[in-house]
Amino acid sequence: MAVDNPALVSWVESMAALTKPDRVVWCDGSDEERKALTELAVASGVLLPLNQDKRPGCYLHRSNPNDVARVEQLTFICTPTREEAGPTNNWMAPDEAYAKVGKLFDGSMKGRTMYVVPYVMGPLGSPYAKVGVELTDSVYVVLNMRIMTRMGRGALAMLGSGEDFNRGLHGTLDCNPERRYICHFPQDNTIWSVGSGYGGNVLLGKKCLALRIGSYLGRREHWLAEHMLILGVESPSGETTYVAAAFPSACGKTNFAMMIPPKAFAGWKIWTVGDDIAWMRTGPDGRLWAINPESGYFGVAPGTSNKSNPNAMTTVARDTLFTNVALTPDGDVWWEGMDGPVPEALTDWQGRPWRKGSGEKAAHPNSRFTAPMRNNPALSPHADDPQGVPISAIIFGGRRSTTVPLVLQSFNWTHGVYLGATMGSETTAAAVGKVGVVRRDPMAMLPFAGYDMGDYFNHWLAMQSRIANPPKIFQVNWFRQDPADGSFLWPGFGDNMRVLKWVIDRAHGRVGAQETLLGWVPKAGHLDLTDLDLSPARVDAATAIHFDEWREEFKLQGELFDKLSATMPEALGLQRRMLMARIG
Ligand code: OXD
Ligand code: MN
Repeated sequence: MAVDNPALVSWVESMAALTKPDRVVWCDGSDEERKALTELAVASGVLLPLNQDKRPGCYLHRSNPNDVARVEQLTFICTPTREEAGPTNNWMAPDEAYAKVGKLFDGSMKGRTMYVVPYVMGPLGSPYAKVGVELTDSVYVVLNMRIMTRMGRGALAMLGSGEDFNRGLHGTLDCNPERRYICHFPQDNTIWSVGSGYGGNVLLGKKCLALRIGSYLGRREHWLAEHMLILGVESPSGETTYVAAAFPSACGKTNFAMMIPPKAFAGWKIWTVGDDIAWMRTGPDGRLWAINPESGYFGVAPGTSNKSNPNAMTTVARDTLFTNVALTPDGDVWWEGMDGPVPEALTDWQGRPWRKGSGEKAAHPNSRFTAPMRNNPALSPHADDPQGVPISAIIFGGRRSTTVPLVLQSFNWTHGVYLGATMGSETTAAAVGKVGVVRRDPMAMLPFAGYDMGDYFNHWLAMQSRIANPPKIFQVNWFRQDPADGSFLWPGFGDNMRVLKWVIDRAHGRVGAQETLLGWVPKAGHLDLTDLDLSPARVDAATAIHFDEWREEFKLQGELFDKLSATMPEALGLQRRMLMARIG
């Protein structure tokens, strides 16, 4: 492939001079290339073909068992000063990071091929899209990037002779956690990732560019890069309302974005624009418009079933790369929470024989599917729209077993930013570390903000003056539990449509609400519970606001305010103090 962009060619040459691969291969994104690379991956044992009758075009990848999730402790924001990265990020000085990681890269691709992967985050030709180029020695990364981004010739055409592209370098090395670093250089629009093969660490368009570098660019250019799904809700009359929602990793964004409404909502339809990331800007009409920078889903497999997410099950029926799921004797995939009886015998995610009742998980809890969005039966016709979709409501939702009610609307934009900023969530398997402890995860961006979190809140507050018709902001919690037995109070999944309907009715100003000291909640009878098999007592428990729990919550939020004290906007501190004063 002839490439005549001098800035690109010279950067690739200099990275090749550092890493010293045997070959440099430029990827064009063609189907022939996909076939050839897939064959190579199969021949080298990187991919295992699945039963092609049952799952055409699908393959299984088993990662190194030490490399199964994002590593937040090894992820660095390399800004000139520590203050720019802020107290919630790991920081390394750029010179130090380039030197330290450069040493690891030096000669690391000897005997290997360096693939040059040009890609676009966002619809091709969109004024809001960004071009990146990832250099990698991993065929698995190339094949995943091909699904998750618009990769190949189209990206080179969009770049033309421009020099404005993200420079990403990835080397697997020997996949040793001692030599694993994910370094971001926002000022240089550069990412260096070594020592891992796990998606969130190495598919550099996703968390690294679309969120960490993206959020930095967003502040500079007055837009928002957020860890949010985007969906459209079509009513029986044909009106479609778009909503963006932030939930932490592995808290159901993909399920929510692909939801099928319950039977009582005949004629309603959910359209998926994106399941993980939203880039949002003010449009000429003063509304906030969003694009999904990705073109595929890197979703958590366990728990995905025809009950929880039928559209995802259809999406992964073909052309999908599975990572760390279990293998059935007839060459199909399996994971905990899938439909049907648990198989008697499987091969587990590490390739070991597994028997039902062994007490071990067959699939890793953070096992994943990488699937093209075009497979999704609910894909929005606007998923590829260069202008994106207009957002009427923003939802923030954590995983909270207590305290946070099913749904609450903020009093105004500043209160909404406060709700997002103080979001807490119980940790999941998407990142290495203890699972199930509440941590503050502001706007679900704690692991993904590319600069100081207090400045990030300031940016959110400042955006208000740029959005003449701002979306309404809500807080939800699908995960509240019955303290008696730990069961979830709200059924979730498709029944979340009942909450979503109230949200969009509120966004359009056509349904009332009850004012509480903490925000607006549905009035009795306003949540449509038709055909829902749930006792009034459980609905009450899911929606209740208990001041004693909130007193504790406000106290816990103090940790975040203390940690970010240098830059935390006074407007958010005031919100907290006002709410505390109100409930006494
Ligand atoms: C993801 C994550 O993979 O948030 O989307 O970890
Ligand atoms: Mn995510």
